[in-house]
Amino acid sequence: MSENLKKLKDFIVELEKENALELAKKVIDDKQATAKDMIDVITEALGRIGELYQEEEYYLAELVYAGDIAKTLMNYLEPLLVGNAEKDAAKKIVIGTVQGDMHDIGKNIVGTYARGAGYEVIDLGTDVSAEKFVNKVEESNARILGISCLLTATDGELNKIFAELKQKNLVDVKVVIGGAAMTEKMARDLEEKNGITTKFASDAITGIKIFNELID
Ligand code: B12
Repeated sequence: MSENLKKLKDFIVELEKENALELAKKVIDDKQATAKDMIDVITEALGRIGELYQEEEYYLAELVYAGDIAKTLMNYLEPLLVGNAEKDAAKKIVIGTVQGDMHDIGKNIVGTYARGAGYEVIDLGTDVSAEKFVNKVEESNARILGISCLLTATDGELNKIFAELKQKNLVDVKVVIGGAAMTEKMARDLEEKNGITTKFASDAITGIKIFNELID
């Protein structure tokens, strides 16, 4: 990682919003790194902040502020990533974060990359009920449902979504799930239990690769 990217990570971890934004702009203007490199740095910094929270060095206020810094940086980077990608009508996905979960930075990054890869992204936001997810999939005819789930307390929502998909006989929909509460094994177990293709994505780039494989 270059000196300036390291510095950027430190500014985010130390919650120095103005410095982080100023440096991010400079790095992009001087073409020292791509928007993707910067998103990797933001992700790493938030991972570190998650650890500091767990170690009780940081509390909820710091977590909230870190989220705000990441969002400000993402607002700046997103247009650079999406560019003028041509939309492909067949490539439609519905995404959202499960009910009870307000985390949306990772989901938004996935949405940004997917748009950049030509997907039409229907983003339902956070705190999305199983009914809302599945109704939107049905109404839009999307072939992929992307779900974000960061809290172990809300991973039970996933069962509700699968129950709803089966109830509406939408068993051909492919489900891709990511977020800190999710694992490869959980995805395999859900697939086995429900008979619906279910994949785990550890990050946005892997997610887009999986979308591409599933849609072909
Ligand atoms: C920032 C943050 C917050 C912010 C969120 C701001 C926002 N607008 O999103 C705020 C302050 C709101 C918050 C609140 C809480 N948080 Co919080 N938070 C975090 C933190 C530090 C970073 C999350 C993040 O944005 N990471 C960066 C993004 C880029 O990474 P990501 O989300 O993992 O997403 C990537 C991949 O996972 C994947 N992905 C994710 N979703 C999807 C979906 C699809 C379809 C695909 C393909 C891929 C994919 O691709 C993404 C991009 O590469 C995490 C730490 C962590 N390790 O996750 C804790 C963390 C998730 N929070 C935690 C907790 C406990 C809470 C609170 C309960 C705290 C409290 N006491 O109130 C509340 C819950 C509020 C609620 N009901 O949702 C715990 C969860 C523990 C657990 N096992 O359940 C964590 C893990 C921190 C910790 N180590 O303890 N939090």
